[in-house]
Parts: sequence; C-alpha cells; structure tokens
Amino acid sequence: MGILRLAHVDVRTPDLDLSAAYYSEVMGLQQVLRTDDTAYFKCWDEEDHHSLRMRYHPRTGLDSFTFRVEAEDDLHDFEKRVEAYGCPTTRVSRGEAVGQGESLRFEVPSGQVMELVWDLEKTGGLLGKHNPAPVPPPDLPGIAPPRIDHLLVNAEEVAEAATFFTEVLGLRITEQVLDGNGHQLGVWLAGRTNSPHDIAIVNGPNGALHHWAYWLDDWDQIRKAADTLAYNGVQIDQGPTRHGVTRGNTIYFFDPLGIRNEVFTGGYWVDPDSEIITWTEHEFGKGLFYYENVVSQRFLRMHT
Ligand code: M3P
Ligand code: FE
Repeated sequence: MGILRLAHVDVRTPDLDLSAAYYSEVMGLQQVLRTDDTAYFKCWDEEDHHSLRMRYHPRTGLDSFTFRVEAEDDLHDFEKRVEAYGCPTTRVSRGEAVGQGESLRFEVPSGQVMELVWDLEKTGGLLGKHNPAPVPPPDLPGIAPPRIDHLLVNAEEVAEAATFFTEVLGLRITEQVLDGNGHQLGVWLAGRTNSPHDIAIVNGPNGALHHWAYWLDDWDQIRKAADTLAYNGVQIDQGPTRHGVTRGNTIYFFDPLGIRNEVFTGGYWVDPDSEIITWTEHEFGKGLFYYENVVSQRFLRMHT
C-alpha cells in the first residue's frame, strides 16, 4: 500500500485560450484534449492521459492535485485512514473524470483538495515503446519538459499538514525548515520516488498553491528555458539559480494569469531510509536560493 507519485494538477483560469496558448507554445506541453471549458495537457515523456487540467473559471486557483497509489485496493485503505483522521472523503466514480477511473477526494488539513487514484488512462509517451529514440523530435515548441516533477502548497500549520502527509498518507520527509522554537516552517516530502520531493509544504495561507514544477534533464536546459521565457516576454520570478534544499537547479516564472511555474533539475537521490536534512530559519536564505542567500518576500508571499 502506498502513495506512488504526483499524477496531475488541476487548476482554474479566467482566460482558457491564453492559458492554453502559453502551456502549449511557451511551456511546450502537448494539448491532448480541449473542450469548451477545459484543456488537458501532458509532457512528451508521460504515459498517463494528462498531468495538467485547466478549466475556465472567473477566478484563478487550484482545483485539486492528484497522486497515484500503488494498488487498486489502496483507495479503500486510504479512505479508512483519512476518515479516521477526521477528514471527510468522497468517491468519484469511473466516468466522472476524463483520463481516469475511480478516485478518492478529500481536503487535506491545510485546505487543498487532494485526490488519490490508481486507475489512470495510459495513452503513452511521444517516443513509444518500440525502438524508441532517446530524445523527442527537435522541433517541439517551447521549453518542452519531459515530465511533471512536484508541487508546493502552503499551510498555516505546517506541522499539522506534515503529520497528515506522513502518518496518514505514508509519505517520507526528506528535508525540513525549523524556526527557533523547533516548529516546522516547511517540509519536503517524497512518495515512492527517489526524488527529494514529490510535494512540499511551506508556511502560508491554507488552500493556496505556491507553484508546480516540471523536470528538465540538466542545468543547460534550465538556461535554455530562461532564454525561451525571456524571449516570450514571460515574467521571471527567481533564478536561474540553485536551491540549497533539494540541491536542485531551478527557475521560477509566472504564467499569463500569475500562477507560478518552476522548472527543476538535479537534486540528489533519496533512499527510503535517508535521514531528514534540517535547515534553521536563520540559514534558510541559502536553503531557498543558495547563491543569492535571501528570503525573497515576493517569493514567499505570492501564491495562487
Ligand atoms: C522549492 C523546491 C519555498 C521553497 C520552495 C522550494 C516556497 O520549490 O523545489 O525545493 O519556500
Ligand atoms: Fe519547487
């Protein structure tokens, strides 16, 4: 039983055409389905139906984020565990959501809607499984990341959210930031991946989305992403730089409706029994952005 990995992020946009153009042409995702009010996107190396759903709504925001579980029966077990913790759950039946079967939804203690699913429609990656090329076609537009990597949500009570994610959902903390009294200000959590984070939770308003991130293969791709963003007049938030936390290389930027995106590479390999890395609030400037060593207020305060 367990939570495997991030499957998709579902967000709202007041300008679906503008958002769809940006995620197709600048981020370089594949638009797999477009209806009147919703667009579905995936990265070129992803096998599931989609990793991003954008639907029209007058207000920008996070609808939900979805993690895949290891086995079909896990939904039943997680339903009991989440309910026992005190969070009501609902079942979404097969046929109600595009690209997946039955799922379990609930509000996490920090107010975001989380969904667990096992049955994802596998539509395959761009390279296929028969004598695949190691790289995608060279003419893909935009940044064209191979896959989604992680998301970061805010929580007023980080420790409470962290307890839920570790004790109820079974994720592992890889890194944490503690204030002078030993209270958690941020936690980075891994599912069954060897990544330093599939989700992170940092102090901020309940219900908020700070960003989600796509994986890129190396630092040179981050540099190229910066060129693509600047060329397209996209507002860059931070970087290109390096995180102390996760050790990853990164650049943050805003989509046309002000949702923060990140592209990320590097980081270290986490073993299932790796010990937690702890940062003090005093040194968190380096943890956040190792070269700059500043805790940028725009970065911490702005969210969706
Ligand atoms: C990351 C990351 C904050 C830290 C963000 C860190 C918002 O996005 O990928 O490690 O404090
Ligand atoms: Fe991140």
